[in-house]
Amino acid sequence: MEHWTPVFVGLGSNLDQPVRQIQAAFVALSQLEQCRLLARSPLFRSAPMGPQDQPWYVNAVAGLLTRLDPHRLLDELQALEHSFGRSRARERWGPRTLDLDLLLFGRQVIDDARLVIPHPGLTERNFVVYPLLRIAPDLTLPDGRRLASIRDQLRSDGLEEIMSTELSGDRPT
Ligand code: ROI
Repeated sequence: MEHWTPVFVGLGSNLDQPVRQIQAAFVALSQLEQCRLLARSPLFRSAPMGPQDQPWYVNAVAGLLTRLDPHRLLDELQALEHSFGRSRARERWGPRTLDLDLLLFGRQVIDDARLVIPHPGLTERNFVVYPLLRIAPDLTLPDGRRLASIRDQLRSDGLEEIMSTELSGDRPT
């Protein structure tokens, strides 16, 4: 079947050179089976949500087309997280080498034991909404709300754009 679904994935890291982790994660996402990476947002530095005694995060969002179903894609994303050497058992709200959150899967609404889509934190997290808008400025959520109006209700405290992905690879001397 030739059906491709547009999906968005949130990336976050606050350990072991987070900028490099996010850049490597974009490469890994571009190599996923049955997926095409279409867009990479700029990278943002963001203050930790949750416990403050952890480093700042680097966050970004990727836009892909996929032929996988939502749970298969989730399997792939979780396998990638593990391959990025998330060493210690993951504490809730604790620091992490790489976090990949499936934010949106087409216009589907999913709520089961493994997966809630749209991602429940999406509309409250400036470090998701701002990067997502950079690659999908006209995005509307499955309930019809425009992401741009959600951004207007959100403070941008603790969030700064650090790098445009066009320039984030090798640069000539
Ligand atoms: N805080 C920020 N700023 N960025 C994240 O990606 C992030 N991820 C998390 C928690 C611990 C909730 N805090 C975060 O999982």
